[in-house]
Amino acid sequence: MSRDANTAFARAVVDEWVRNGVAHACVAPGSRSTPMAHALAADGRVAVHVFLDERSAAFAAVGIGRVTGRPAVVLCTSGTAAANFHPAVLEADLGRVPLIVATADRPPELRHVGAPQTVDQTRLYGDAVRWFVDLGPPEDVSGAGAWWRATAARTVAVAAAAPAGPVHWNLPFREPLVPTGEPLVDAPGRTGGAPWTVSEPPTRVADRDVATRVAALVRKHPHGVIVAGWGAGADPALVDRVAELCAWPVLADPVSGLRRGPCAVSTYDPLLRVADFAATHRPDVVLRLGAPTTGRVLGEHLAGVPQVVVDPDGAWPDPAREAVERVTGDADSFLRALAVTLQGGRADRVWLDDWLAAESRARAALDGFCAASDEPFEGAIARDVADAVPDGGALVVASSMPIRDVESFARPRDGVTVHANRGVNGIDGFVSTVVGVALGSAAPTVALVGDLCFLHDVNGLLGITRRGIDVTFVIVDNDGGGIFSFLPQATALPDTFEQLFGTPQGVDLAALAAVHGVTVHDVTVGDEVGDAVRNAVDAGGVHVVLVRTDRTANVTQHRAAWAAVADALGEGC
Ligand SMILES: Cc1ncc(C[n+]2csc(CCOP(=O)(O)OP(=O)(O)O)c2C)c(N)n1
Ligand SMILES: [Mg+2]
Repeated sequence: MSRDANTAFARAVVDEWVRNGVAHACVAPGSRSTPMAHALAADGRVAVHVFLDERSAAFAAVGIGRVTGRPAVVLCTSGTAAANFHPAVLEADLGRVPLIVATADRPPELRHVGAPQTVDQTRLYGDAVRWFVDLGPPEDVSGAGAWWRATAARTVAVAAAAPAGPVHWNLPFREPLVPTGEPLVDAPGRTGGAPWTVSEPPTRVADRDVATRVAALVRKHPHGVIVAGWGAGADPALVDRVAELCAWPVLADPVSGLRRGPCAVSTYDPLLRVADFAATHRPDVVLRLGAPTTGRVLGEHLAGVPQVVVDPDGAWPDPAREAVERVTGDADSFLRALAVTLQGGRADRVWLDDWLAAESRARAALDGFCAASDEPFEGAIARDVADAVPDGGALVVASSMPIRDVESFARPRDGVTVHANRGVNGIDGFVSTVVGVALGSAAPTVALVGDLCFLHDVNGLLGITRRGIDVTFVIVDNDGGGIFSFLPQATALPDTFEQLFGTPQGVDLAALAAVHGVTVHDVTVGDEVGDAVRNAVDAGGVHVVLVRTDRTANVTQHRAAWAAVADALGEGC
């Protein structure tokens, strides 16, 4: 008697994924993917989130993976559907987000013969995936169950292993795509609900010799700095300890999760724009945790300065080729070993105290400048939004000016996780990524985004109010790409600037959000943004806080804010 292989396969794979910690699936509708979609929904243990647009589904899965550290499954039908996953696959690769990409496909006999909705999906995403696998259509062959389950367990292990990233499982199915009612092919799992293969990621404890070498550098160079970018992966308390022992300031991009603690200098970006300050505060050595920071000012200031680069994922984040030592082990074990080695030495605090004094002055100057502005100022909005995220909440920051303004203006704080798609810095998929962060964290999520980035992924709003999430989008609407007004194109190409770079869309974002059932709060007074966010978060559900700014005035305001910092340093220095 024939047995139902499609249904058995799909059920076994879903069960195996659950055993390996998969808790979410983002599914786009289609027919060829029916066995998997039905098994995911019928299983009951996986939260299934349905998205019409595959690009949204994939970015939502990236958001879930970012916030949970576990891969979400993203599933689609064959053809262009699979191609729409590609931007998110690239972000998952370079942003090191675990992700299981499951693309349904026609069986081999229907490929290359003009069958409908069929493209070559083999290695569709090239080198961007950690593993590509295609087992062919499920069949009733001996050992099939172990084969399916071992593969499913492996997709999770490979996606989650450092550096985390996407795996692509191409899934050809023959018809019938719905359960046949026949008995299923046997595919039992391990007893006791255990995964088919328990795959522990390698623990990479930092080498003591490395800590000794770095400690020697620290002792030799009292003028050092700790720099932290995304992917730092370090325990903040250990960073505090090492910073105190070195007596070095911590210059941390908020996406590092390390902009906090007694040695934090959160105003390094405006400070280093002050020529006199920059000239007297060039360090001799840098201890960098994670990726380089977002803005170019700190990077340029550190040009040519030797760096110790700690990358817990063992990647090679050294675009300016300044790394003299690369620490690939677990960041905390390295910091612990470094602290032990440095213990007892007496560091001179003059350098650190000088940075901290500059931090207080710069912060006071920025606050004074923001308080005096009548018009909403994008820098102040970034500062206030970062402050307004409740403890335990998540802040998701879009590329373009929002991520730069958060870096330049956000105060140090604890209690919030900051996420951004900084693997490839795309302005695509943002709304969906935010949805994913909210689905994965089940905590209040606040997003800071520009108008173009929001519009780029407006499909992410489809069904958003029915997803049971608490999300507040703060949209800085300067009707176009404000970032370009800071670039040479703004002055060098005046005739085509608006057409090619400014690109105003003139869309009524309040009306657009309202179409999707989202509550909109128009804020016209700059210092009301923080309260608007707090109120929206308290109310729960999905909100848009809309603040309109002017791109040209924004450049002037930024320059005036930086000038205020320069003035504050000049006084009494
Ligand atoms: C997918 C993608 N397309 C294009 C770009 C180039 N780009 C970077 S910023 C930007 C404009 C963003 O404008 P907006 O979101 O309104 O933010 P603002 O600069 O005004 O703060 C564009 C088009 C990109 N990073 N990603
Ligand atoms: Mg804009």
